[in-house]
Amino acid sequence: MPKTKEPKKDQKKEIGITIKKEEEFGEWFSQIITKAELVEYTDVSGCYVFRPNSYSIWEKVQAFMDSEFRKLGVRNAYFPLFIPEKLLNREKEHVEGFTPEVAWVTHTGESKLSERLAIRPTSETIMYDSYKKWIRSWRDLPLKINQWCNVVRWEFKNPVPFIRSREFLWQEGHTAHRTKDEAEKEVFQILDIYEKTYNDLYAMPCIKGFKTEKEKFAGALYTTTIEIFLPNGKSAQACTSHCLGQNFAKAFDISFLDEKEEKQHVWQNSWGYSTRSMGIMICMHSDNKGLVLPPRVASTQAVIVPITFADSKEKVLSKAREVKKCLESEGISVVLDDRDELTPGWKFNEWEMKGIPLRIEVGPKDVEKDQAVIVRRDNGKKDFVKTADLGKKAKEALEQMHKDLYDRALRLRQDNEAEAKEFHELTKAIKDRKLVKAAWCSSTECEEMIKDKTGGAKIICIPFGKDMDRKEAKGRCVCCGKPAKYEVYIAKSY
Ligand code: 86X
Repeated sequence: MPKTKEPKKDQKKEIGITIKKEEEFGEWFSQIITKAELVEYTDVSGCYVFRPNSYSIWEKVQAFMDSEFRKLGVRNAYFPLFIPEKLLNREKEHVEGFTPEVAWVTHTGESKLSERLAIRPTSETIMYDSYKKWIRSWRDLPLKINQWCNVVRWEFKNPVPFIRSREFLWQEGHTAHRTKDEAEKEVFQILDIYEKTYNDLYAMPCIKGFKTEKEKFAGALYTTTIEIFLPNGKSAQACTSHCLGQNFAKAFDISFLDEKEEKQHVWQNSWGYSTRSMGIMICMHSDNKGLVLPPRVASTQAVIVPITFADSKEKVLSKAREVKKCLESEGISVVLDDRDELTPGWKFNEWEMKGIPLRIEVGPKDVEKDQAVIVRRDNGKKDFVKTADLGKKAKEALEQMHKDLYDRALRLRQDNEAEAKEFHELTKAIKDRKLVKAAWCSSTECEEMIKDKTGGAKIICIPFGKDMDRKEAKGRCVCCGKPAKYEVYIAKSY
């Protein structure tokens, strides 16, 4: 018996995204990342494979950030994965609260280690143990080191690829300075680099601000953060830059002789940006057809799909090759999809799924008219372009797409921002998945009350004011009604 062929429609359904972003966000996200071949799940919960389609994005981010860090005099290094228990416990305040998340190596083969080794959850302790040896005099400062590495935090909340995984990749920068002023200046310079990375590569706007005392890194004087509001109504902490003051310097005895030969503790910062950023980008831009890649992180920016018929195949293919050269001459990375066994429609779906920013169609009619069709991934708009203008027009389309993605993400945030003056307005807005702006008295009681009474929404940050200070609020605290101190953003968050 001949097998009945599956209807085309069903085939498409199976391969394509079958769940709507606006209906079941979590399921939609997991389809996007597997079907676009970004990640593979493994047998270890919370640990995922970064396949080439996602790792190549990370490499672009690394290249961009490295060049920005270098301008500030930051150099890369690499410290060990394993941290002896004694060292990890050196700064109690910083480890407390995190201990359940630390993964340990206890054995080699059958023999027990005399001291168990932590798999780094972050590298302050192991790096500062070296810093103490390297810093002697004011001439050794500033010391600015970054490392690109993996870290492990055995989270117990439900893991989400990119967003909350047990092992992830990041950069962690750790610097030491002579003065508080010099250190503080850098905290904001780094946050600006992070913002630039989100803006210029990922096409996303940022909210910059301070974490509250409750939410800051315990080892820091203060924590600055970038928060990004996502289409599912949750906000994500997108990176952090901490002013550590002299807390670690005192715990690790990192000191120097100043110009008067007097002993001083250094002023330190630490800052990190992780592969979570890719998850944020995917949530933000992708749609019900699949991934949407902002052009500057796409390792393939355009795909040419020839539309061939038996009689005109060679003509079309040779035109397609000419088109490829046109785009390449403008520095665009292009793939010519000349696979014989697949229909153009099938290829369209596949490249849409993978988020390639531009599709260029070349058919017999286009050969005749000496043109090609440029189709944008984000809005599906078609542009018929003469061959002579193709390189330039494709480049413009990529630049416009970047701007449009950014603007759309900004509009999403603006459309979902709500202001709450009274507590019932706050709870209602949170229920409606809004990003809420409110005034807050700065008490921890009110901060906790907000969390309790909104089903887990929290103060995500105190936005920067004009002088990069905490933006002050007029009026009354949304919670207790006493005079307010700061303006805050409140949202559910990852
Ligand atoms: C906080 C602080 C800081 C350098 C950054 O945010 C940027 C880059 N580090 C990280 N943090 C911990 O200190 C920590 C410690 C332990 Cl022991 C742990 F298991 C989990 C942790 N998570 C975060």
